[in-house]
Amino acid sequence: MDYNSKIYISGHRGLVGSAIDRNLQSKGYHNILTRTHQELDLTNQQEVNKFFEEHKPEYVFLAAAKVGGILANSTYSAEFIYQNLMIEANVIHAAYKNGVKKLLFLGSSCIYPKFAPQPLREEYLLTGELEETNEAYAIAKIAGIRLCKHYNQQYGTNFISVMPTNLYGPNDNFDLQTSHVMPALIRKFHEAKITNEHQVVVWGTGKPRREFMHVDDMADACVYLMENCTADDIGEFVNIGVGKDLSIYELAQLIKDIIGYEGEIVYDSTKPDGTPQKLLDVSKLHKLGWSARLSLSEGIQQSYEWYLKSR
Ligand code: GFB
Repeated sequence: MDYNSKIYISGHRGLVGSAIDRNLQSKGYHNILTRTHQELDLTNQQEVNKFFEEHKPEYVFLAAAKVGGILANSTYSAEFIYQNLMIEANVIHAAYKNGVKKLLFLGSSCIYPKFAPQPLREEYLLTGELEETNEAYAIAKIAGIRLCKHYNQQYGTNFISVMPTNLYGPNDNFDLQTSHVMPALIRKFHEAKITNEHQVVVWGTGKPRREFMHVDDMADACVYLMENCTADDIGEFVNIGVGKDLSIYELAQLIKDIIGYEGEIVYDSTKPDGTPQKLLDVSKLHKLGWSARLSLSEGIQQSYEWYLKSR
């Protein structure tokens, strides 16, 4: 990839796509191609083919996806599986047909079996049952990984797949019904602080453990891999994470302290916990030459500031 390369970022308004866009621009890449959902429906094969034939991107970041937190995943499971399968199949096939030099596909750490040993190593893929709250999304993401693998195998393409841990940061979704835990808790604690609420409700038991990475680190890892590593270097896919997790209980305490909320935290165990633990083994990523930089408390502070400005 050089600074003049034509680079298509799908999903450039989302959490990950917008961070990749910022990262590329800050490094001097200036031939970046983007389309909003209104301009290009990625679930429509004809539109995707036409776009690739007309614009011939050389590099593709496939960050577009239907995403959401635990409740959105289980409520809209048909939309999650259908839209993600269509987006991946259309973009990956069009990239192959139009001679894209390299494509990066974004998966998710929810592809791993619910009770896989921790930390999650890449080879644990498809070794057990998936977590039911996000099975539809996970199946679609596994299909995307295997699409890349088989296109590389049969057609000699250079399509790489990455599995990020739970991400957060600017352009996150702060809607309390459909968001992930991090933006939900930032919003809940902030609103409780300014309205002097006595309690904040946190879903589930607080016991599940999650690993969180700031999306600017994630974007930096993606750009690093696009610049420096081939599909042969990476193998089927590589985990992207920080290698440390904490319980939702500990996360809630941390966010509460950063925001300066003084009330009580209560747990709503009628809401699902999801997978008991999701901690990625990041030794492969480290061997490829990249490690995360931002600490969790710095990242939460930045995210909180972004939320305050964007309201
Ligand atoms: O972030 P989250 O929705 O997704 O939830 P997953 C993580 C944990 O936080 C669960 C708890 O145990 C939730 O019950 N939690 C506590 C909350 N309070 C809240 C709250 O107010 N909102 C939310 N959303 N959770 C998703 C998958 O799983 O992770 C996706 O469903 C994707 O497919 C994503 O892979 C990264 O980590 O459980």
